[in-house]
Amino acid sequence: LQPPSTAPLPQASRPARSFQLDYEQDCFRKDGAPFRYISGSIHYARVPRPAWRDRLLKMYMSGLSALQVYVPWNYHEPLPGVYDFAGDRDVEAFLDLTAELGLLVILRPGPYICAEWEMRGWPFWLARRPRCHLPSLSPAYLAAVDSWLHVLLPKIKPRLYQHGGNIISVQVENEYGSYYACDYEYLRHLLGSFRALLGSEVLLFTTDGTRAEELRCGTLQGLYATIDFGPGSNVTESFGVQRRVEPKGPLVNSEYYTGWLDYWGEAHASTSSVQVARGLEDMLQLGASVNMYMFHGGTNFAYWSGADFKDQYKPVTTSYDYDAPLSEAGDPTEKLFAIRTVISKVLSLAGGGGQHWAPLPPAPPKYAYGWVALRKYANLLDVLDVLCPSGPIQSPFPLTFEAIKQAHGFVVYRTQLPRDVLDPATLGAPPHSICDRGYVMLQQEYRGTLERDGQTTLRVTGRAGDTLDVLLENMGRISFGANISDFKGLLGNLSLDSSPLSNWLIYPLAIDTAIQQGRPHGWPHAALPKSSSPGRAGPAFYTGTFETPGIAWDTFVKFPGWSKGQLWINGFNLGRYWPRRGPQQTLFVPGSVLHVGCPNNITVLELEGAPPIPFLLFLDRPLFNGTLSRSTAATE
Ligand code: 6GJ
Repeated sequence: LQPPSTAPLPQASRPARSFQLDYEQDCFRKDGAPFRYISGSIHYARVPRPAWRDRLLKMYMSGLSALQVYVPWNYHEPLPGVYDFAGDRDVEAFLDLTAELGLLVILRPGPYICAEWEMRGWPFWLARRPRCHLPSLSPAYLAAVDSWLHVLLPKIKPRLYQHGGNIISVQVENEYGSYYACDYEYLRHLLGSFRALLGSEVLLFTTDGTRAEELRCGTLQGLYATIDFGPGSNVTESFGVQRRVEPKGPLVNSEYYTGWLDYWGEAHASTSSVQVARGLEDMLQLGASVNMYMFHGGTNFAYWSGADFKDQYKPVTTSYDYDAPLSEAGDPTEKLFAIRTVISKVLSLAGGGGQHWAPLPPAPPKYAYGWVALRKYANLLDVLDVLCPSGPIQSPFPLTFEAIKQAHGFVVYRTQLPRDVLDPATLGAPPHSICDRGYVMLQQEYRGTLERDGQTTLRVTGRAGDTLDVLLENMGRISFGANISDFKGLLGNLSLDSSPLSNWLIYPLAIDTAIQQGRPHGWPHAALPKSSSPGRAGPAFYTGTFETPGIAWDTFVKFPGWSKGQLWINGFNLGRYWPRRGPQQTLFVPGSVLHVGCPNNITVLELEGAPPIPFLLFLDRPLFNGTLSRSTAATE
């Protein structure tokens, strides 16, 4: 493996605005000249739009010539034929900003993206379609994919490098070789759709791991095969694997892992900067093109975090800091400077890249707004009329989120005890039927939590006719592996001492809609809880306000004494908090979410138990690593 010794083509024969493979000189050629990209991944869906420029500028000034970005299908088509490209979802505005800042783009529209993103980027409603097998040649699936590509790719085509834009290449699918089906006809169908909609000139490629099986099943004639591997791999051996499928052409690592993702309940992942920088230098010295995954991870706001399944369901945390060179809040880290040093050295040796080396802008200040008192506003069960204005769905047995067209968040399942239960009886769920957490109330008194791959029974007593409520929480659909249809909700019926319960009322909750309409701050009734049960009330809304001192700086919020829930500020869903499970103990609050000169409205939905005196604490730094093991958490 030797770096390509390439001379630029004579000016006269150089093609205008071209980005091509040179199989003779084993390189890319941009406008006829040899070209190697140094790229980093950023996901616009994980960064508030007001922060895009800041992050992209820092990536440029880190020495990157390109960035790599996924387009999550489900972020833009929430319901079949309903598209959202506004605000934080304005992918064209993001791409135009990358061009303005002088960054090239490697676009990855999937349709499958993995990325620890909810349902790996596929819309939840796909799973409901009859005979829609994902990903496959099933007509129902391909019709949905092609319909989506006919909306997205016309937005991309004018931004292709060959058409005067800055998109130099487009990935087809994502690590398809990791998927068991190994269906070349499926890849051929996608290749046909991408070519039809993007034209014949754009460079299309695939990315797969370095196992032979992955490259056997994930590559296709007409798609340039690239690979991905992290700092622990042997660079020469890894690129040797790529050479088996691409004997000629540029060496490309499309995902060089600078860090790793976090799961709830496991320690914050970290990867040595020295190791990352060393592996990068080794690759660059071979003349390889490299994309660092992630360069900026950002945040899984709202309900967008995905999950993995390894012996058990493993939901991904709200923070996607990824131990990346740019922290979740966009601050340069020592890893970034280690990478920047390598790039500077390699580029200066090649006599280029001078424009990048001005001092990086300093990290914007974070502000510790301090303690903010909250007050209980309403038990969730007391405001079902507001959260489910259409009223409940009646069913003899529980229905899934997908069956009632609930994408994310929460659903209440309600029934009555069929008989007196004077001695404790077992309320139980079939295995793997709690997806993913069920908060159980009897007569509006919290009795405990049922958990996927965890506790699935509770002992209860009560009287015939007592109301049994189970609030089901979707913690994110699986984003990797063979478990394609990760349906959510009560997937099986609950039973009482093995007798199935029936006559369910099912409430899909539109909490975000209610909050974005100004509730509960403007909730019509005095929200003192109606229920007067002496025990723990279970899921409840808490509210509070705070002012910013003239400037809305970024901040981090800690939840001392809280258990698990969801946080909104000024209607923006900042994501899940779970300090009892960890590792993250704070949520990142972008300054762009905050108001200046008027109160900032806080809404907390606490699911298991708030502290006796409910306060939040706003800090000027994140706390990523306060892990409590699952067993510890249970006793906390
Ligand atoms: C990549 O494969 C994927 O293409 N990758 C990971 N894969 C393993 C997932 C189970 C642990 S972890 C980080 C990256 C991203 O998910 C990427 O989208």
